Amino acid sequence: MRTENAPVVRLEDYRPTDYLIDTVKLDVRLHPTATRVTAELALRPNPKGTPGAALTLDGDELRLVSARLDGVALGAAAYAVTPSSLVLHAPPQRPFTLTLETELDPSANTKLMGLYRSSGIYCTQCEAEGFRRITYFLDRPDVLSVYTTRIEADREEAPLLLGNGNPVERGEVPGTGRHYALWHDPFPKPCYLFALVGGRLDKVSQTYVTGSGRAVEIAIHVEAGKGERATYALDALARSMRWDEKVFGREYDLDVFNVVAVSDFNMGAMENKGLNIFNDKYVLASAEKATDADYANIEAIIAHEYFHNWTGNRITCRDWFQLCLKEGLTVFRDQEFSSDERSRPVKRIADVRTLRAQQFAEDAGPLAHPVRPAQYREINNFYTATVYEKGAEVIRMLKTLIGAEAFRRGMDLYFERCDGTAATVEDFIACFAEASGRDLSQFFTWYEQAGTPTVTASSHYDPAARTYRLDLAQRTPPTPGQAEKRPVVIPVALGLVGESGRELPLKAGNEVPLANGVLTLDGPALSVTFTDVPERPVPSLLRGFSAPVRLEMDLADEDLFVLFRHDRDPFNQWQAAQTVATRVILEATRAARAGQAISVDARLGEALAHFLDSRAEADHAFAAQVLALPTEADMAREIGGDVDPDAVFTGRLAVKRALGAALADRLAALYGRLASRGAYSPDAASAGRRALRHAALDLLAAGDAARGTELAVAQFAAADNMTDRFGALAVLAHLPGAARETALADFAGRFHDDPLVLDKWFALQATIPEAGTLDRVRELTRHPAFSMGNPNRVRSLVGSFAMGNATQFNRADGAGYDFLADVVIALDPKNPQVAARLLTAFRTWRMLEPGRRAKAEAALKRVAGTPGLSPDVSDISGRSLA
Ligand code: B3K
Ligand code: ZN
Repeated sequence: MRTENAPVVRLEDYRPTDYLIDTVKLDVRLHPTATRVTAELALRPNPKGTPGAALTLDGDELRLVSARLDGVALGAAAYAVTPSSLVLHAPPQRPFTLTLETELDPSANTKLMGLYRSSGIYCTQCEAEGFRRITYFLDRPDVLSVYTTRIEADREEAPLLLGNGNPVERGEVPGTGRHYALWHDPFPKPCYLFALVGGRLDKVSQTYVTGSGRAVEIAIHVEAGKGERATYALDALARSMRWDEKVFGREYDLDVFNVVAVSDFNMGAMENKGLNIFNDKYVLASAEKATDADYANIEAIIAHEYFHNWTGNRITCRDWFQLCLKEGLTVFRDQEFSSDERSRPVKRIADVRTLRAQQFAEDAGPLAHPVRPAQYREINNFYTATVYEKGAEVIRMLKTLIGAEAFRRGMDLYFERCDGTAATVEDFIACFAEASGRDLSQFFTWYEQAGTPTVTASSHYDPAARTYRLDLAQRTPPTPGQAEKRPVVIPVALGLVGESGRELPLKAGNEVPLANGVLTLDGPALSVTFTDVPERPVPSLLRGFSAPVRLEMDLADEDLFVLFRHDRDPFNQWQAAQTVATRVILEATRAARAGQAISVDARLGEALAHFLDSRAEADHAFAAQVLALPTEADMAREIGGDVDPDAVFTGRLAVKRALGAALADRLAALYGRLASRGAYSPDAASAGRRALRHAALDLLAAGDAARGTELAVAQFAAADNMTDRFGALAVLAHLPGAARETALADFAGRFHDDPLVLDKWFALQATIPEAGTLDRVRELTRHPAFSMGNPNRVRSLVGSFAMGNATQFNRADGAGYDFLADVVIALDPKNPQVAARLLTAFRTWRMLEPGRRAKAEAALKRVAGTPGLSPDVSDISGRSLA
């Protein structure tokens, strides 16, 4: 058992292992409560290690049955074993074989790490450190081995047996009712990519022919009777494979590719070599049961895990500090895939919304850490928005800075040079330095320095000289452990927009790093003077959100309206509207807090009216993003301290109501025009139409509750797909009354036997911004479909309450905090990973007004003071309070 005082692991302490494991032969005899694992490890001293060193293998809650060295039972004096390690005191200084037998209880494994059972299906999760729960091993990513796995099980219980690599052989175990399958994976891999599955599953499959003409059987395995719901994921998989060939020149490398969906899973999915295991939420989709957002998530996650085959598996990480090497890069790749498959600007807006909501929030609080952390206590707590989302932004900036062609050459070099290795971020960046001929040493700061830089901009136009001077400066606030910050390399994509809307020429009069419309700000400050500027320009900065920074610039509202109307960059059009809306909501929030009457600036409504009249039909998905106001969390981040969530809610709602009323006729007309026609299709254009129709209804309902209720009730009843049905229910959720309760009951009745759909129902109720919600949530924890043992249920109900309901989680009386603390304390012994993740809901607690801050601190302290905490929860509570 690991203890709560887990030691700090430091990047600077990295050293190679003293032994290597070249091959692993596993024999796994599956049994619900007594699974036997025999591991035959071919070891040898590592030429880079210390000669003669003891061999220390990792374990976690393991029970050793037997141990042999080169076939001979180990004498008691030769080794020491505990559930968490096996030490061989004096290993031979030549190649040798260690054969270890362990016994596991997969049914009792509630942590869902290692080998466990989910609805009767045997499956594994080994990243980051789960393999040590299967057998004693050098459980670290720089030990690469070739695996051969024999899986044996009762034929009735588990007719399907899957492993990594290619299938070699299968057969009966005569007279036992058992059978086996033998799998061989020719690609050396770290143990975190090991996987096996045994169970009774349905499958959908097809043959995929790679660019070079190799036939691959690609298959998705799901719970019996759900095959139909996996066809979208299968298609997304085939599209991902084709895209990676086309865009990155990467082909698949095994004869089979299997995906298995299970219902108990700690996160989204896992990229095990040739055998991806998924949370079924990210595989199963049908018109009746999945929303457009579900389809988009499935497409993105299927792609993400598939893309790991090259970025993560063929090239893996030297140590867990390098996690962003595979995660940031693979997120970047899946974002690019979705952009190509759908709308690039809309995908960018959605990704930036997520980045700001998750990563900026993390970066501004006690859990802030660099994209490549320098130390950790519990690695599972570093699968964060910073490592993933900011990690992807860093790659995107790299591409912007060196250009698409040099970027592709750098990627090619990386694949060529690092294939088959466990690499570092330095190895990766070196490829781009070489491919571009640029010095990227300062760029590396993005990996080492936490915190969101703020870029301030000011400008001056001289009409007589026709010059326009732009002054930029950067600073990064201190973060835990990093008081002083260095300037980072910030690519500022920009344009100058005339008041009439035309794009003005971009001629830099002084020597500044300006290329292809991108200015590089790499010092504390930079001034650029543009010449031959024919009229006063409005600057459009950070086009496409060219860097993960906060921009501070006091543009007049009128200038923002110019950008909203005319900017050729759709991201900055959207941003301009958001910035105006943020200002309007800030003012309303101030008034609400001061107890004053709220008056809403009418110009925002006028600009949106013009937008609806002239441009909404051109791109529905984009228009839906424009109509969606900044969230309460966005506003809290903007306020930055002494936040009163009730005032934010009241201010924002007042603005929404005013807009809904001002735009009522237009919204109603739009709502009517965009009604569904024909059968449901999840394609991006149809989804965009539904998104805009929903946004229209949502605003309309804010302005006129009676009309909103009527329309939503009708839409709910008539819907032939989940997007429309759930969209209507989501609008009703904000309209207290009998109609809402009737619809909620109807929904639960219709989908009572489908946990994934009920998750939507749990989540929606948890986000109702009303005083009764906490009681409702407590009541729902006793609902027969709810279970603390299932991560999806917990995230839907408790996670949505804590992370998606600003007013009720942050109740002034602290009851929301106490509830979360209770759940975390109760869940921790069973599933520490999920418990720790829930606890990150406190990550912005210091931004609250003093009363709530004190209550949040008390709840956090209660968690931190609980005896016997897991390393996971102890790490998060400790850092949150530091
Ligand atoms: N690599 C996994 C995440 C593993 C999380 C371990 N706590 C999924 C992914 O990012 O693709
Ligand atoms: Zn990943």
